[in-house]
Amino acid sequence: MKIRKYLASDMKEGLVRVKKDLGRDAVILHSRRVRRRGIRGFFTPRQMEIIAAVDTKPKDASLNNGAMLQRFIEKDKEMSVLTEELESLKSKVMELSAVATVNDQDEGKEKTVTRKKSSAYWRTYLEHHDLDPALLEEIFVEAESDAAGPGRMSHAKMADILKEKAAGKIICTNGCNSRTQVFIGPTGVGKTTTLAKLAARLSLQDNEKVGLITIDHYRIGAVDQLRAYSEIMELPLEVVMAPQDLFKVMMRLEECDRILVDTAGRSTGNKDQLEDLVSYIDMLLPADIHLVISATTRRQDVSYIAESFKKLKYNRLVVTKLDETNAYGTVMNSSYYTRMPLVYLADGQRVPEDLKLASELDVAGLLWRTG
Ligand SMILES: Nc1nc2c(ncn2[C@@H]2O[C@H](COP(=O)(O)OP(=O)(O)O)[C@@H](O)[C@H]2O)c(=O)[nH]1
Ligand SMILES: [Mg+2]
Repeated sequence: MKIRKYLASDMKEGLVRVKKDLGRDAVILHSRRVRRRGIRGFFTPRQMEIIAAVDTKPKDASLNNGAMLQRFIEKDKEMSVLTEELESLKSKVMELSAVATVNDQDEGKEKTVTRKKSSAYWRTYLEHHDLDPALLEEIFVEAESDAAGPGRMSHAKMADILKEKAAGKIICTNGCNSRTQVFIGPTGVGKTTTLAKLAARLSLQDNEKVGLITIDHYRIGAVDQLRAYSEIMELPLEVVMAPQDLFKVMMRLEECDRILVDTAGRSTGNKDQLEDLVSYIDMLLPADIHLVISATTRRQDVSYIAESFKKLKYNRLVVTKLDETNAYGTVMNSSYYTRMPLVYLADGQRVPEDLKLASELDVAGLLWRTG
């Protein structure tokens, strides 16, 4: 199933876009009028926000929504094996082409270069990923010390050493440890979408009883997005407007094996909004608190977000929107600035397909990934 959100000037334009994008079988899950963000929102007409979905499988009347999502998850597993193989092939081709490029320049010379030259080559290459300079330095100091000694070296061999050292700079952790899983982070990074992806996996793949909570009283109607997901997946959803309500809500979800908590996006610079969330978080502990960061975030902003959200006691990381960038330094930088383990990587809008558990080697491998 594909679920998409659209913003249009009116319903008519929105429906044309939905039809064009998702086809004639698309259904509208929800629509509402919203203001554009920021001060301009007050001076421009409201826009129509539409959440639409379409089944991407042939219709089968015997399948309910849950069964359909289950099928997608199974398909996803097969796809991820293929994707991994493709990624590994891509990275090998990239390494070989790096060697070829240098050899072309050196026309006819040996297929190896001095270690210094190889190191300089990869330094320039990795700088494009916007890695933190201190982190980059640490990786190179360790790699060069391993590679030290007489003789020459291929770029591919040097890349392997660097990849291993880069992998050593991140810690990944597997899945859910606590019963309560909270998602925090700046606005629009994909908290709700990631939560929906995880909810689908836990309930349909792992057969867990999942309950959803949203702590959201900044944006009127912001609950609707999660409500649409909860209805599709047939999961209970509770909306909490004040910290003291949390206790009652948790009691109502007592039967659930897992509770996923969504929060309204907090503007990183708004101390009051962040402070306000602290009282909710304190009541939810012990919990896995995921700081969600978009891979498209600039290095300086990642560092600022890591610092600002510290008071919310996050203990895990999720990086989203990997599909929207070619510079993957944010993933490593997030781990470096927060010193927290990375759990999930998200690389698309599809629920539940575009979410995978992070692994150290995969993250390091991203730096050698092409397009
Ligand atoms: N390309 C891409 N878009 C994403 C990803 N995760 C979420 N989004 C989109 O980002 C937008 C904001 O997501 P949302 O979950 O509402 O963000 P929130 O404000 O942090 O809850 C939505 O249009 C999502 O479909 C991702 O991994 N890749
Ligand atoms: Mg949200």
